[in-house]
Amino acid sequence: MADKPFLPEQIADHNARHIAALTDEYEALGRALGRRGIDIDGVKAKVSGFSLALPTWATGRGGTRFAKFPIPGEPTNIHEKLADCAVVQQLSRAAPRVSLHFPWDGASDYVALREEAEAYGLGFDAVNSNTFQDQPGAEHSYRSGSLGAADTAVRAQAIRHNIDCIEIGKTLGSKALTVWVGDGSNFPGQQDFTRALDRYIEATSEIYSRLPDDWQLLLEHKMFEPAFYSTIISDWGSSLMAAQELGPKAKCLVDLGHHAPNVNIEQIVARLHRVGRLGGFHFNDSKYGDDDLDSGSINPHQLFLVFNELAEAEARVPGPTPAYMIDQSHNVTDPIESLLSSTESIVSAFAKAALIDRDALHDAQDRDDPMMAFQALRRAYRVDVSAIVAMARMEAGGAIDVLEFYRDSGWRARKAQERKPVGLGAGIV
Ligand code: AOS
Ligand code: ZN
Ligand code: ZN
Repeated sequence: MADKPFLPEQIADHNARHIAALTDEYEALGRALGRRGIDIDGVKAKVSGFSLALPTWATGRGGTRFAKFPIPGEPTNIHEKLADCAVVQQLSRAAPRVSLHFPWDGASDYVALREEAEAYGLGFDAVNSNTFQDQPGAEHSYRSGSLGAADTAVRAQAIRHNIDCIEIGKTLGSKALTVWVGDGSNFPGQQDFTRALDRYIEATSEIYSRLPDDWQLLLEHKMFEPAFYSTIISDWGSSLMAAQELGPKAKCLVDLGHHAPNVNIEQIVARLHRVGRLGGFHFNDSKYGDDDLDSGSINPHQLFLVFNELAEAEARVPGPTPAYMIDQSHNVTDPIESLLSSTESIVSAFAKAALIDRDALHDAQDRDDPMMAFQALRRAYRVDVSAIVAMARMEAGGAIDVLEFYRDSGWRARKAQERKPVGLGAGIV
């Protein structure tokens, strides 16, 4: 049975060194917010209720099309990946679920894997299928597509793989299957847009029919890459079209890096929520394309605006929270540090959105006062919510300064002694 990465006393010792400063900052912020009629403890309670899922594939060093530069001590199998996710969860207390990707995360005994995760305090989020790569021993190649391929045998193999993922997910306690396919074309004329989409929807409906009643099918769109002329589920319109044809358990998943530059993603969020089809998120950040950079590192304001729409939608039509997941590729950092820092960015954006005076915002909107409407958002965005996030984390048993604790712990150096080295090689994840 796996032990949690750190002893509670280690975290308590760390927190004892920081609690006086944190309390001082929390109380000062509480007074400032109180003057605006905001109860800081109420905001902290909302923050405590927020959680997201970690992707196993982000626990190892990612790479680019050109190279991957591994670090000593990175995980080489699902057990080691779970251990690293447990580090992020134990310190941040905001990432209690893990999203597995198959066949990358294959294990011999999924009942045992579930128990292993439970011992770490982790559960399982959506399972992800992989029909964008050929696997050793596979009968058919996905070189010309998978669920939308013209070849019936290829489609059948892709369907089978997705059904296998559902079966594994049932054992793990997952409640969703995320499907992202790279299917598309590189040349005008290479593929008939309509027939390709028809094939994709028909194949996906077979997967849908195997979904347990309390599951969701999350369809992830992406504008381009690996196909560079057309992609079968390229945008939220195609994704919504497919979800609506499949049925109520099919929802759209928004990966923040999967849109044309400057697209108004927060508006897409509002639109999808309006029709009850906003199923999940892949959080990351981007400058040029699907860069999979750390959340909040490039455009933290966009992240805030996304959470503003979610808070607005939730206030209007309360419903199930979308599946929040990180999807990042850590090419130049220790992945655990990136996951800790990104979790903090995402929770902070959520906390800032919780500070928005919605009555003031709606009032300004209704009076057609753009400046005051903008200021309603700006007043919340300007607040440094670090003390709220750290206090919520500490009260849940996490560390006040997650990065300081992690660095002092020597986790990676220890794992470098214990784990076998990973190979070189290309590695977009
Ligand atoms: C690909 O660009 C997508 O973001 C998917 O979510 C993908 O499955 C994931 O990034 C793992 O490679
Ligand atoms: Zn993604
Ligand atoms: Zn992506």
